[in-house]
Amino acid sequence: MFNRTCKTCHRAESKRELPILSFLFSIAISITVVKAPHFVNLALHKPTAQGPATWNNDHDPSLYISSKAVDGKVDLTSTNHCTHTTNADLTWWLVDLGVSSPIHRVAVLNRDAYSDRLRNFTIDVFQSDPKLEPIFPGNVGEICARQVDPVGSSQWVEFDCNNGSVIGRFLRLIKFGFRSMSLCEVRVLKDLCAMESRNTYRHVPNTKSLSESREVLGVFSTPMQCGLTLWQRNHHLRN
Ligand SMILES: [Ca+2]
Repeated sequence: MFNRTCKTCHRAESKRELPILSFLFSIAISITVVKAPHFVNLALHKPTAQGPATWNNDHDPSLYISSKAVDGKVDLTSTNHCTHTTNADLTWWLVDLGVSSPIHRVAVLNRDAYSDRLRNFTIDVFQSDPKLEPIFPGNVGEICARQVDPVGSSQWVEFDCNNGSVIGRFLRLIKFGFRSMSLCEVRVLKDLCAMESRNTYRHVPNTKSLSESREVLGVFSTPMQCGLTLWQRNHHLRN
């Protein structure tokens, strides 16, 4: 390809190829970044509640509390990593994500013993705290998923939340049928690379107009934007 006797020509060819190689290298980096894991768990360590009450344990009142479902611990050999309500006809668990956001997937980890109790439940999403409504828990949010059959022992069950078309801040899991409800972990996942048609907002308190009351947190409408955002996120995490 190159004339070995013409060193000047060789250097000129190399200079012309450098931008092309650099361009191809940047594309490879972008593709690698876009293919990297891009789901973020919005529920991790966020405020939670459950009802009608937490199963009482006289020896350790911290056992079975609602935050056990967002503590990031999935070791099922210990009951210390799972929630547990009292027995009731209707039991529920709620997490406040802190921001209104598209929800693309919800993953639920069942307990090992008495696993068939986790059945007949609905996952719905609210913009504001549903507990503040007088009819709670009878109010109904935007439906993310329904599960009729029992979830297997120590099994994860994952729901496609209508491909992110469900948007909200409060996510509830409500179960019908007399028994307690126990959840070992709940992950509320947002796909950072989803082609969103709507922005992600945080409601700003003490504002009057609609435009003032919403702060845009992010919108990723192209793979390039997604790749850049992930790079910034990973760079920030490393530092
Ligand atoms: Ca847990």
